[in-house]
Amino acid sequence: MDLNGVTIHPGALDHAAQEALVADLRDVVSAAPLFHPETSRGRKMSVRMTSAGALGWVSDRRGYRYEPAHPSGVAWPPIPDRLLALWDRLADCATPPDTCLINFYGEGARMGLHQDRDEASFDFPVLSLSLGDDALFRVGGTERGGRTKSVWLSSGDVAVIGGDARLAYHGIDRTRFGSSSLLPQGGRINVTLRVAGVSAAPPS
Ligand code: MD3
Ligand code: FE
Repeated sequence: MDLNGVTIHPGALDHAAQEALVADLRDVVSAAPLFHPETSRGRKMSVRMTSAGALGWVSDRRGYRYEPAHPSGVAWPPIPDRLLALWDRLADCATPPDTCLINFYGEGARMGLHQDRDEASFDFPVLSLSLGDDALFRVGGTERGGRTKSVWLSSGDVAVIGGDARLAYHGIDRTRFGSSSLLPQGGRINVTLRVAGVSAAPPS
């Protein structure tokens, strides 16, 4: 299924695989707790985040960037093997991801339309996995203000973003809090795997 160049694999993970990944992510979050990133204007984002891998995404008044440590100073935990296997299965990319961003959407959390451009190269794909509550995902083109398309993502769906879509504007308009029972307290987790620190793709 293709949405403005984003390939969506509905139901890529069965319930058992989703449960196993949630357990892996609980370990990551115990080592590197979720935090509310701050925008450059000093506003707190409604989504809470943390990362795994050699690099992790941070945001504060100094701007958006990848760093080798959590804001607490601890190194980010390693990317869980099950996620590296998912990249090998679906990303169609020989370079392994060096960062795994974990977004947690509690009740009312959303993410405005934005581009992902903090990585050293845009030649690598991004793989996104949805877990828990349904979310209304919107994707447009590479210019702000262009036409957009929307689709509901549910638990176990994977999206792979590459090629021209890599710099597309995208966001999460809303979630249906409590629509899934995967997380006992409700909420949605989105995991993105990326190659953030490598400055060019190897010749293909
Ligand atoms: C389209 N996350 O972490 S994932 C993000 O569901 C982010 O939490 C959203 O946007 C979420 O940056 C959407 C799907 C996604 C991820 C990266 C993209 C779509 C994308 C990059 C370019 C175009
Ligand atoms: Fe994004």
